[in-house]
Amino acid sequence: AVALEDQKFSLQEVLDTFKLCLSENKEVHLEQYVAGWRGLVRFMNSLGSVFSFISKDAVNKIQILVNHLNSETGAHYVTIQSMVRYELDNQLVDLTKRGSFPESGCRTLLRLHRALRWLELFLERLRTSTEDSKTSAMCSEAYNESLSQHHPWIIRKAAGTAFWALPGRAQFFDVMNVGVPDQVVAMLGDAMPLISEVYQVTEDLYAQNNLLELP
Ligand code: 1Q0
Repeated sequence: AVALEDQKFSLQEVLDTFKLCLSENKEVHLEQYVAGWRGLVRFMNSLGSVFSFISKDAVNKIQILVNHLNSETGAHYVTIQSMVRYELDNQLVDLTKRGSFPESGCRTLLRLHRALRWLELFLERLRTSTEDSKTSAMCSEAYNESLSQHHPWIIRKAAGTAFWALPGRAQFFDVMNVGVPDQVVAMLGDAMPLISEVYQVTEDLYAQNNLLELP
């Protein structure tokens, strides 16, 4: 038998997981959302150890959400919508400054949600890029337009340095393991609307509940 670790990563599967997290009535299922992130982290780890400070934080946040899912109150964490309702109704969220609930589902998921915006911007650049485009430039532009606005200088600096270590476009496409560049572009074209929709549904929910600036 082939160990799971030996199986080649396919970005297609990861993006399919994100697809699964959105139900017909536009609820975002946390288990699949988290599974999507796990796959992305696996992909990031395959790019090299310079990214480990990023993946460590992502893994940490994924674990916090999994712990909620597995806890006695796990039933409230099935969807992002029910999580928000439950945590707000029971005053389980620090709303204005850090305090008793540093591991609330709401604030933890918000960090991943902001990173999803980065992913959306990055993948869209990748999709429309040409052979001589630089992945590091695409990545840092996407970052500057999104996540960086929530990060202090020291993190922005570290992220900027890590981006230089990204493989070039050809190798990047290769690691994605989807096929020839045309197939990657087609796959991204399919996946983008779904990622955007998951992002938008979450964004609207957070906006309606005034949760977009959670400390
Ligand atoms: C492939 C390159 C990946 C580049 C990812 C860009 C994100 C950079 C973020 C760097 C910051 C990480 C250090 C920790 C920051 C925390 O302070 C911050 C806030 O949390 P808190 O608790 O302090 O309030 N955390 C975050 O902002 C969360 C960051 C999560 C980043 C998750 C990135 C997962 C990336 C997956 C890579 C996908 C590869 C994409 C390509 C897909 C295929 C084409």
